[in-house]
Amino acid sequence: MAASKPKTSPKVAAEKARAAGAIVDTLRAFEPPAPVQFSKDEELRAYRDMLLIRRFEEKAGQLYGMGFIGGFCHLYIGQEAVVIGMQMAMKEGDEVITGYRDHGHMLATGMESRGVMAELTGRRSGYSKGKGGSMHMFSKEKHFYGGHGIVGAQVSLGTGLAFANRYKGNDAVSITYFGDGAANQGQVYESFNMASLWKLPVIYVIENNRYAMGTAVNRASAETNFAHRGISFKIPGIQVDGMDVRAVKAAGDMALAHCRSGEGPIILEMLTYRYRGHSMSDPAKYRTRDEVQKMRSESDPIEQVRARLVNAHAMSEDELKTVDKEVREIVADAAEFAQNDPEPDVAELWTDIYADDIPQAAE
Ligand SMILES: Cc1ncc(C[n+]2csc(CCOP(=O)(O)OP(=O)(O)O)c2C)c(N)n1
Ligand SMILES: [Mg+2]
Repeated sequence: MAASKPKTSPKVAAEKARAAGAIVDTLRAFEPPAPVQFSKDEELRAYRDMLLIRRFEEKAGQLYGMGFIGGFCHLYIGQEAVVIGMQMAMKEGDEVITGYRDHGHMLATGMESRGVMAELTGRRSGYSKGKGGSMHMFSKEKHFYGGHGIVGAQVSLGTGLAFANRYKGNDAVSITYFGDGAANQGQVYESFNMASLWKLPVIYVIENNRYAMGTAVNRASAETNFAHRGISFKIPGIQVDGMDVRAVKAAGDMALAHCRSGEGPIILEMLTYRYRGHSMSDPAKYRTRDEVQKMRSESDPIEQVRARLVNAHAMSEDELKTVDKEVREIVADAAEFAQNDPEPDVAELWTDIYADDIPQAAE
């Protein structure tokens, strides 16, 4: 007897199964929250903090061009609303870990401009005593765990931070940032599995800036909706307008509440854009000037807040100029400091190699 022909194609069957599946329902329950309205104080804080990152990065770019900064340097210009919106939602004790595009994350946690800039110029007052540079800075005090040059490596480390918090029984959350390119790394999914299985308090913030070095997202990723990357692991995810600091704050509030209530991990895909090249040595020939210009003129995160301050909060140009001036002074002071601070002593070559103080796990 001839085998009967299947009535539906595998593709249609898969689609039907997916439509009926509980996981899809789980995802549906995570509709992005509406952007919160900010008070004047919140708008001002967002404006100042994002502007500090923008001006700091512009200065870092200049110092690089002048030869004061060596090695790698990846600027965060364009993506400021992501870290500032998240920081506005976080509370003391929450932890941050990210990749190499990390200066904005450091400043957002409250690390000092002088210490970050001096590390970029390889000087002794830098956060790693001038021995780490752009990609390798840390601050235990500000709960900032780096700064990692291996794409995706911070995802397993950030999951480990969440495991430690769970183990210690505190309510801190690990905010683990990575890019669209990093989202294709194998260790990301090993981490997702463990985080979901053990309900670890971690927010995976995927900063989708549309490119991984010179490769556009749709050329490198089979699934370009990164909020759905946790489906196989029952991790909910939402897409967020990462150019609107209020949308980021609202998503951050919701994700932090989710983690603190013991529900386990969550993914926030931030739709964002980097204005500069991948690093200082990238002429960015893989995209048009018009594309960059359109983002800058229509979606700039800082301009959005500035417009609201003027139109909704009646802030005058003079008042805004005072904030701009204050930020410029902080950055100028940091740059001056970072050019004049001495280089580390040669003896520092032999320090900070082994840990002196190794925490022991409880019996
Ligand atoms: C394991 C590993 N593979 C490759 C590289 C080289 N590399 C550095 S950055 C990068 C692109 C990552 O892009 P994405 O995750 O989107 O972050 P973005 O630079 O856009 O912030 C690559 C492939 C690396 N550093 N580590
Ligand atoms: Mg990217």
